[in-house]
Amino acid sequence: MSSHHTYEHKTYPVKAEIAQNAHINNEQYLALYQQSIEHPETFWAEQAETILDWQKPWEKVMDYDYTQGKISWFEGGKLNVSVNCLDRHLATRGEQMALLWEGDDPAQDKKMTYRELYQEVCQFANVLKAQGVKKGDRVCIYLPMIIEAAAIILACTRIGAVHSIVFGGFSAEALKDRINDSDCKLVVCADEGYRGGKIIPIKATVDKAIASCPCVQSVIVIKNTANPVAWNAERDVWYQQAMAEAAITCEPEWMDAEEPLFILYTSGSTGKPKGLLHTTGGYLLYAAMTHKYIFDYQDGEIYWCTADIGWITGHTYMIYGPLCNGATTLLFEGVPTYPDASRFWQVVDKHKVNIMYTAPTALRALMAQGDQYLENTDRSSLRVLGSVGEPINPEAWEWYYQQVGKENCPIVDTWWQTETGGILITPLPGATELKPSSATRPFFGVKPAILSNEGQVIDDGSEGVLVLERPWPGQARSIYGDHQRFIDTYFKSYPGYYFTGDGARCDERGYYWITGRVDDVINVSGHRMGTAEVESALDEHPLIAESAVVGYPHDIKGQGIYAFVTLHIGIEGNDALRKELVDLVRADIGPIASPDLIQWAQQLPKTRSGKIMRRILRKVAANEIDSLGDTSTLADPEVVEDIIKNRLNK
Ligand code: 6R9
Repeated sequence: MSSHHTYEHKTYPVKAEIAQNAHINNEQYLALYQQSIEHPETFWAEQAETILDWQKPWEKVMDYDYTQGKISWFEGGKLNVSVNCLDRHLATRGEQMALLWEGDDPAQDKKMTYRELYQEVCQFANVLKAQGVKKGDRVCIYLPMIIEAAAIILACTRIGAVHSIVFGGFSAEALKDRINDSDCKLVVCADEGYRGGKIIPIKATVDKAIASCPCVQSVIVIKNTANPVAWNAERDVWYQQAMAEAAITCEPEWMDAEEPLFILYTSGSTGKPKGLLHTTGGYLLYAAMTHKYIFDYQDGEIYWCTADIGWITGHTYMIYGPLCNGATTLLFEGVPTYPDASRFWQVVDKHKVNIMYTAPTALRALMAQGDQYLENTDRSSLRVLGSVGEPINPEAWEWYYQQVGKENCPIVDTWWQTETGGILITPLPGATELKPSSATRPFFGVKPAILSNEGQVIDDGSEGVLVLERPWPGQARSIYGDHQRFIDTYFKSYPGYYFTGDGARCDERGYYWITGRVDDVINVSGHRMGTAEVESALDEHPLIAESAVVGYPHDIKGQGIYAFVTLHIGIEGNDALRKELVDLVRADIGPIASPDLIQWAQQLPKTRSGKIMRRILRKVAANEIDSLGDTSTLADPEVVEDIIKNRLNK
């Protein structure tokens, strides 16, 4: 990111043949964007009619009041998500592949047509019903990346159950909190999963979690590795057995556009993770429309999003968007570097992938292994490349463009969040001249602004906070069980706007450059994490008096986790204690939250009013000790000297 400026003025114009064949060229983008901003209701009504099948038309296109955190789209309209993703495709593409699945083990793969997926969904919907799941009930999904995941998700939507998917890398403790927060009645899991050649326990983690989840009545377990697992006959049900007994048709539950579709937990700057609530009509419309235009998806193409179903990208761009558009979507169980760093490119060649969507952290990890891993693959099927999850540094962007795509594939650097439901700022392959590291321009209907801390609009190109002026259909509607927190987090600091938590600037041609979070959220390998969550895990250790966690620049992960820890008087820090702390964090949150560096600090730098000065700790962690900024409010300047002297990142 240091070489930011050397690439700043590099541009990659849209190639004529790409513009000609794409859904949207630049003139079309400009005209449609203008229309979407000037006449939003007409624009979105037209899109909703074209893209989705409705059982009953809506009464009102849009209504909102940001002061109350109230947002609604297509209220009164009725539809079913699984009908839009499956039933309506059967006549025209029933025998087309809906899913391709590539195992962790390169010898394993599976396929499923739209008709097969439809049947599996109906059957599993009947299994859920037989377990007493009704419209509006919450179902927790805790799964590795197996092909059944898609059917399970869509089966929830068939009967109007609200799914809450928890990333399979979260610990039992984290899983327990999420299940209890949304009061899930049922959990769907597997016996175990595979990842990078290793076996990952799943059912055992669920057993541990739900020992403290009185709300859970049953657990449906997919036999995956088929290794023996502990069994509670009163509560546990084998998926395969239940499916064999289930009827193969299931009438869809017609849902109001504003009824809940799913809950997904994400980290904020304070407190426990928030369960963002997404609803049915607007979310699905936004997922499908953005998928079609941003990846320029054309009928018959093979589309691959490498995300896990446990993250929003896996929801919107692996399942809902592609299936609603009748696409063939590839699910990958493995990791980029197993068996070796050629794996991604071998998968591309094997399945003739046309569109690939991945994260900068994966690209940096592969880039670091060397270009020889690209050489024995051809990748000529690739047409469009996407990036998501964190800012993509120019070096990784150039490598993706030059080496992976051989200069033939436009890169869409897509900025969005769990809260936004879908992509908000992004290039379009046939329309947007690219600048490495810029997410470029807003999608249709999206009106960003840059504000100063005081809330003044910044229009001179300098950096400020990124906000959005009005709702779009994919926006989250609430935090499950805590609407006040929704209002306080997103709509209080800059009245009249949705506050993203990101910093950004907008250049003279209207291109946005996202600069990273402005709050205490860090982004580690594209995983979003609250520093407060890591601190509260560390603080559980009896020898710890206090801790402060910050992010610092990390070559592969984007940000690493740096913990400053103060021990109780008389206690000496050592490597054994470091390991205990790492284990504690892994048990409380999961391996993704393990601190990279733990520094013992006599004291933490504080203001006279006792607030930890994180700004200073961030500078120390980044080894930017020449630019500590104003230290005049420090209660005790010697504390900082001690911290600088013992810093671990030099
Ligand atoms: C989709 C997703 C959201 C945060 C977001 C921002 C960062 C995501 C980005 C990006 C720069 C991009 N982020 N995409 N930063 N350029 N193209 O990642 O959702 O897990 O909720 O994270 O990720 O900081 O605020 P989520």
